[in-house]
Amino acid sequence: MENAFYITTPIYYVNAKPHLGHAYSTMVADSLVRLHQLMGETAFFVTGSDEHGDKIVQAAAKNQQPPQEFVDGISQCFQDLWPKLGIQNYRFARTTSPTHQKLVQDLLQKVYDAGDIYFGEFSGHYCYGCERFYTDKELENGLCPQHLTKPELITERNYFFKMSKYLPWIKEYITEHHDFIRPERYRSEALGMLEAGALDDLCISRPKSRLTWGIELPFDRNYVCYVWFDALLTYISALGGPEAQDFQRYWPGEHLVAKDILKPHAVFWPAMLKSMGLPLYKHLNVHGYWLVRDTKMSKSLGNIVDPLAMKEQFGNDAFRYYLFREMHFGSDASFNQEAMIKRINADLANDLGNLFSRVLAMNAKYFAATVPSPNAKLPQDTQIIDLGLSALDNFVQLFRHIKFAEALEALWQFVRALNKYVDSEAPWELYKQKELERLSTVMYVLLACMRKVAICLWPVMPHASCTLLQQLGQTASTNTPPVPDIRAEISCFGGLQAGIQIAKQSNLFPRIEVAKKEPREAKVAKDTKEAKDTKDTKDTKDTKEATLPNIDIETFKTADLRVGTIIEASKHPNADKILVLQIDFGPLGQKQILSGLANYYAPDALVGRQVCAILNLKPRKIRGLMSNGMVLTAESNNKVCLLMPEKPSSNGAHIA
Ligand code: ME8
Repeated sequence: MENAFYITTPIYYVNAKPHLGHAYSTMVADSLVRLHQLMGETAFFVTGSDEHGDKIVQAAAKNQQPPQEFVDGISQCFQDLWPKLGIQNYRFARTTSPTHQKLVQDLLQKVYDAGDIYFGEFSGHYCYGCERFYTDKELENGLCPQHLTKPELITERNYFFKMSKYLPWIKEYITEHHDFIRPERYRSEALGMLEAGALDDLCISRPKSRLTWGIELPFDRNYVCYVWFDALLTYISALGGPEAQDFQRYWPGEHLVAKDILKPHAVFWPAMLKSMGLPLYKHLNVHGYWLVRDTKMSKSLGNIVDPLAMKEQFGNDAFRYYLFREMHFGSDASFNQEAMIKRINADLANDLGNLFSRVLAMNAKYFAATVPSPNAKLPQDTQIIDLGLSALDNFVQLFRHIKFAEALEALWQFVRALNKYVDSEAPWELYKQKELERLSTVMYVLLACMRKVAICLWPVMPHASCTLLQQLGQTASTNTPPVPDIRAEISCFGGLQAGIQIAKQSNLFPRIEVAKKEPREAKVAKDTKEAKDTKDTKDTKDTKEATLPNIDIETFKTADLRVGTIIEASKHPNADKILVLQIDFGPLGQKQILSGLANYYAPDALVGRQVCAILNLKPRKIRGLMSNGMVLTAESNNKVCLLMPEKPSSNGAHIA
C-alpha cells in the first residue's frame, strides 16, 4: 500500500474572522502535505470550523444573529481565505455538519456503553472563555490560567468521562515515546500536567437549561455535548468515521496546534481514543505564538494581523517564506514588518533572486539561453555539487521533522555558496578568454543546482518555485509536485537536460525599498524649512477650511453633545477599521456607537475612558450594526485621536 500522510490543523472557533495565527498553522499543514507529496506520498490535511458552545452563542448574540446564521458567515470567511493563501489539498470540516454530529453521537454512545461515562453532581470553577471547568489546583491565584479572569462557581448535575482511568497509561506512553509530543518542551509540559495530579474526570455535558447550541447526548436529551469532546472528534469524522476506507488508509495521522491547546490534545484526546479502542495519533506538533509587540496576537486583544493584507503588500510567497524562516517551531516569534522587509531583501532579493537573475542573464549572453552540456569537472565543481546534495538532504530531513527555519537555513547556505561559486569561477572571464568548454561546465553546474533549489522551494513558496522551474525550462504547477520523489534528486547530480531553451532573465524578487529614516537634526532643519516654505499655502488652506458658513449659537445648541464612559469595545466583525463601543451616558442610558478607531486603539485600551460624543445624529447601520451617535475625534498627520474631557466628568454631562 502506498505511503499516506494525514495531518490536521486545529478546528478553529468561528467567533471572529481568521488572522495570522490561524493562517500560520494552516500554511504549515499545507507545506507539510506538499513535502510529503514531494516524497511520492499521498497526502492531505483537515482543517475546519468549531461551531458549537458558549463562546459562539455569545458572539452570535453580540452580533444580533441566530447562531447558525452567524457561524455560516464566519466559517465562510475561513473557507474563502485558504485558497487565497495558496493553500490546497485539504478537507474543510464543520462541527455543525450532519455527518459529524451523527458520528459524535455514535462515538459517545460507544464510550457510554463501555462504561466510561457516568452521571454525577459537580461543583466547579467554570471559565466561559475556555468553556471548561477548572479544579482548585489548576487555578492560578483563583484565576483561570489562560484568561486571568475569575471563573464562576457552578454546581450542576452532569455527565463525566472517566479520564482519570487513563491518566497513568497516558503518562507512561508519553514518557516512553519521546517524539509523540514535539518539540520536547511541550512533551515535558504535558508530563508536568500529568505529574501534578491536578487532572480528574472530564465533564463532557452541558445542561440544555444553560446551553442548547451543541450536539445532543444520545443517552440523555436534556444535555448537549461539551464542545471539546465534539471538536476533537472532527479529526476522525473528516475521514468518514472509524469504519471508513479513508480512516483505514490515513489513520493514525498527525496533529498540529499552538501551545494554547496542548492539554486537550495531549491528555483529553489520547484518553478518548483509548476509550473508543482507536489507535493513538502519531505526533502532536506544537508551535508557539505569533506575538505583536511582545503580546500574543489574538482576537480578544484586537492586535491581529490580517494575512490577506500581508499577501497584498508583500506577495504570498514572500509572506509565507518570512513566516517559516522567522518562527523556530515551538518558540514564540514576533511579527514585525520591518524584519519581514529585511528578510525578504536579504534572502529573496539578494541571495536567491540575484543568483537567478545573474546566471540566467549570463547564460542568455554566452549560450543564447540554452542549457550547455557539461564537460570534465574540477574539484571545485564536485565540491559545490556535494554541498548541494547534502544541503538538499538536510532540508528534507529538517523540514519533515518540523524544523522549518533550520531547513530553510540549510538550503540558503547552499544558495549563498552558489553565489560564491559564480564569483570564484567568474564565467565572464572564461567567456572573455574563450574557454568555452570550462564555461559550459560552470554554467551547467549552476543551472542544475538552481533547479534543485527551486524544487525544494515548492512546499514553502509554491508559486515562486513554479516560476523559477519554468524559467529553467521545466514543466511545473502549483498543484502537482515538480518531481515524483525528491529523494532521487538528493542521490545524484544532474536532472537538467542539456540543449533545452531556458529564460533569458529573472526578476522574481525585486528589493523592497523603504524610505530611509532621516537623522533627527536633518529632519528638524528640513521640517522648519518646509514649514516656512509652506506657510503661505497653509495659511490660505486654513482660511479656506475656515470658510464653512457661520452658524449662530442656537444652531450649535441643536447638537446634543455629551460625555460618556466606554464600558465595552470590540472589533466590528465585518469592518476592519471600525470599533463597536458600548458607552454609558448616565441618565441617558447606554448607547452603541461605531467609530473608525480600530487602526489607532486596541479595544481593551479604551474600556473605562471618558469620551465626547454627539448623540442626536440620525442612527445609521454600518455593515449590519447600528451606530447611535458619533464619538468626537481629532485628525492630524493621518492619525486619529479621541477627544476626552480634561477632568473626570459625570456621564451624560453636557458639552457646550
Ligand atoms: O482553540 N499564534 O480554536 P481557536 C500562533 N476551536 N497561532 C495562533 C495564534 C497566535 N497568536 N492565535 C491562534 C480553538 N493561533 C479550538 C480548537 S481543535 C479540536 C479545537 C492558531 O480558533 C493556533 O493554531 O482558538 C491555535 O492553536 C489555534 O489558532 C486556536 O484556534
